[in-house]
Amino acid sequence: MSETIQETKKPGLLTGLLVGAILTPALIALFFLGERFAGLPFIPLDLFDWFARNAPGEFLTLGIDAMIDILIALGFGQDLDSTAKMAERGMALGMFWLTGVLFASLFFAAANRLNVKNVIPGLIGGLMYGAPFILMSFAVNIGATAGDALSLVWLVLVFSGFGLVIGWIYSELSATAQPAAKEKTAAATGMDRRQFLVRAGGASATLTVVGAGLGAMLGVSDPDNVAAPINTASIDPNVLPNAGDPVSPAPGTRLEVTPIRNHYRIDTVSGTLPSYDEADYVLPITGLVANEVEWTLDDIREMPSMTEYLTMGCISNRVGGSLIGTTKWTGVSFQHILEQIDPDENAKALRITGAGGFDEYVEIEQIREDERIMLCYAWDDEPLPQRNGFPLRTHIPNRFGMKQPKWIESIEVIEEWQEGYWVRRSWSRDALVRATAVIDSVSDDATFKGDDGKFYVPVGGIAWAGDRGISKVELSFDNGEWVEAELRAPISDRTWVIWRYDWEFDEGGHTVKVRCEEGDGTPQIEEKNPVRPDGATGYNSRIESVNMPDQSSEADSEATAEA
Ligand SMILES: Nc1nc2c(c(=O)[nH]1)N[C@H]1C(S)=C(S)[C@@H](COP(=O)(O)O)O[C@H]1N2
Ligand SMILES: [Mo]
Repeated sequence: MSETIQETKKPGLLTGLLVGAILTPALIALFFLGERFAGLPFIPLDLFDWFARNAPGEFLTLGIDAMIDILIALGFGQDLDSTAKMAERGMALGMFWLTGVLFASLFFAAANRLNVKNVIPGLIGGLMYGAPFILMSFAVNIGATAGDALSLVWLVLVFSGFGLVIGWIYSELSATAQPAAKEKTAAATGMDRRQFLVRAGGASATLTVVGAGLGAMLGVSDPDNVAAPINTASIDPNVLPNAGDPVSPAPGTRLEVTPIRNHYRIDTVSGTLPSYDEADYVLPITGLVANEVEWTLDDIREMPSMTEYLTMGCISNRVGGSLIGTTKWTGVSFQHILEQIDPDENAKALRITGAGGFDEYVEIEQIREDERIMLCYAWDDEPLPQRNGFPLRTHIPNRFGMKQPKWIESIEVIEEWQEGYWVRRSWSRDALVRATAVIDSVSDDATFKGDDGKFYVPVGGIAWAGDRGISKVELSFDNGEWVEAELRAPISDRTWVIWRYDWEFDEGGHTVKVRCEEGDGTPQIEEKNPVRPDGATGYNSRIESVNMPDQSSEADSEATAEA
């Protein structure tokens, strides 16, 4: 009889939801600490990685795009590279948090029905909740540097501990429901519960803050968070092939060679960076070949090498975005590699596999036609930075970065070309780079009085169309007629071109728009297209206010936008 009263007072789905919402951040903080202290798996990112690999591509990209838009709107969007990473991390945490909320509410609902009285079901529930994540983490198996056995023990402990706590909270809350049989104290019971929840929330918040704080302190030693893992010096412009070109970049234009520490980074790796031992690393090339090989890094470095300045861009770079860079690449031509391995008659393609299960395919035919396709081991004369693919990565001229595996682990010669990692996720099959022109600077602090007594402001930026080259860059001010900019000779026929235009200006706010033509006169695509699936198109534009040089510089307003 009193049982029915208790029934109605026992916590259910909604209370579980609240408990899950409050406690899951502490669970995340624990994983974070484990990762930072001992290289244990960080489950939220494993979950995200697993989704990135197994869910239809659009699902995550849409989410990431939306997050990026939000971050930009909130003013965090200065650097799209890190914005994209932030968006990914935010999504990973959000996704995992939701699973915790779901687990706790389902557990409370079930416990309520089954009239659970002790904490054992919590333990079992926690293990059931954790099992899929443990499987995912092992399937993804990229972030963790700790051993498998240790990781397994840790994950089982943490998930069962989480379940225990949820189970314990459930039994505490349903216990507070029981003395409430003295009906008069129903309100007091409510208070008890509330107090209890507040206390649980406080404990969880403390754990979360302490965990995140400690983890962040340790994070300083995470190579991914260090601006300059290797080679912080930027290249001396005087040694570049185009040194002495009469067109000097407008002040504020990006460096012609991207300092490596500033180079963008995009990959599917969300936790600790893949790491390989310089001395132990071997590259196996197997499959349909006369000579299977296992090369050490020294073997590869002793082969005939080629060096070229190259611009690489990411297909998810927005017009004017930061996912593009120019670096000096050194490596071995894949033509040389073919000579060494001697592919069979029926061999058609190479499967190049990089860390994180990232695979891309290159047709042997294409290699035979293009000696520039490179197995690369150095950037700016130094071994590749860990974040940019140490020890080996590929370069294929005229293709976006998605075609060029980093952290190469193996190469297999196979009978048929296949769709690579991002192609299977509905990105462009060929990923040919699209012509782009970007305004880097309307140099308000470098305005000058010309010999003609008029006032000019230098405007500068880059244009790039892969190996198709750039023959013309034009600007339009305040939607006026197009005028032609000066082009600086590019460092190589595969790097971006730096352009400059000294504009005779009136004081005040102006809109500046840029467009380019490829080497053969093909105009840049004006129509705005999103990055997905073939890479962004559209003109870059910028609104900027320009003041006379002799005036003390007032606070000026700046804004960038895609045209
Ligand atoms: N193993 C691996 N290689 C990869 C990727 C990846 O996710 N995993 N991403 C590709 C993409 S989409 C780009 S744009 C380039 C980026 O190279 P970077 O990070 O050195 O700039 O790496 C490519 N190679
Ligand atoms: Mo990319």
